[in-house]
Amino acid sequence: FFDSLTEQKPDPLLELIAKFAADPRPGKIDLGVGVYRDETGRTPVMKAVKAAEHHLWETQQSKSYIGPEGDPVFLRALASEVFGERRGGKPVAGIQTPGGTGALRLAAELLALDKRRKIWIGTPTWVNHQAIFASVGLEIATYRFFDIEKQAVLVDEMLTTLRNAAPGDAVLLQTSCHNPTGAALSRQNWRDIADIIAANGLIPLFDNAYQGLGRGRVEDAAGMIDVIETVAEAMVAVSCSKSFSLYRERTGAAYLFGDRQASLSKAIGNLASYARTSYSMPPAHGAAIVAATLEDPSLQRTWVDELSEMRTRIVEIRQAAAEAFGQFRAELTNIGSQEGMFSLLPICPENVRQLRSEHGIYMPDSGRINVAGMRVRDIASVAERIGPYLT
Ligand code: PLP
Ligand code: TYF
Repeated sequence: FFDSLTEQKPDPLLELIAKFAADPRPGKIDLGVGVYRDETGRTPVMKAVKAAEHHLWETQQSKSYIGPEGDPVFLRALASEVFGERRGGKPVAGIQTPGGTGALRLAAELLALDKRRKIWIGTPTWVNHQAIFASVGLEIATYRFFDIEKQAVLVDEMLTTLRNAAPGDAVLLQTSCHNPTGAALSRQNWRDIADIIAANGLIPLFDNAYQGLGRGRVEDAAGMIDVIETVAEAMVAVSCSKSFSLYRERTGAAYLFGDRQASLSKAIGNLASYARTSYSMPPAHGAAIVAATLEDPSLQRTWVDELSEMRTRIVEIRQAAAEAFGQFRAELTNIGSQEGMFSLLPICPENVRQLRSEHGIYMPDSGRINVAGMRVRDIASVAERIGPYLT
């Protein structure tokens, strides 16, 4: 039986990790997988996280089961952090999940219950998005979100697509720090999106994986909150992987917004039943860390400061990169106004591979770069090496 199976392609981003590790050249540079790196190239455990872990070690009394919905303290604390005071003025309910991916998968299962429903996805997007929705049999419809040559969002195409979507369709939206383009929507764009979604009876599903790494913790969520306030129902997949540097702890949550708490409870019950038949219950450790951090004012301040430090470094890199890459293509000065870790370079897969073999600079074939993979002092020389390969 095993031998009769079809060979599966590995995730190109995760594959790149192994290729980079196997490269013996000392000057190699990893602009591949989307993890934050500091100026020394490391992805450290945050101080607040270490302190929270220490506190848990001292105080945790039991590791007995907690149930498919996860930790209610974590869910409340994370909701306050992510949605703030405004909260869309709506009832909300949540379920803890294994990372943002787990939340997307549960949301996908729920959306796929109505076989007439499509999900609209702007391209390019995170490599895993289409695969997640396809795996539950949801019909995927795409529209062009970003023009790589112009380094600009195709707002009109996006709005026209949403206007023409059928009522009941879902639309996937990245809350901030768009993966893979870094492209940011203006507040007016978000209000237009909110109005169209509400008028057309669409269901927005937010993928919120980078809150706090763009403009600020509150600023990064503003557009999403505009939409939540305007529409009847909304879904949000939150990842704590980047914002708490908890990647391998698999920490996240799915939140639902609607008009009635009773219908939200029913929907969460449905999500919990999917959880029960796949992983049963979410891993507890990362969520306990997030809860302990957010619930303790002093730890919370430490975490906010560390997150700001990460954001400040990213902004600094972007400014230097805008100047350095802008010398090769004027449009690439937009790297400076883009946000989060990613930008998408105009480069063909063949040149990406040459860059890898000749200069030891690693990025996926798509030409996406993780700007946090560069040290500020190296940016000019990295750009010099990449520049000639741009299309
Ligand atoms: N959504 C986007 C846009 C991402 O870039 C990632 C990256 O990891 C995820 C979701 C998944 O996050 P997690 O590791 O929490 O599953
Ligand atoms: O896009 C990225 O690089 C991050 C990390 O299957 C990642 O989101 C990439 C692929 C994947 C899981 C995480």
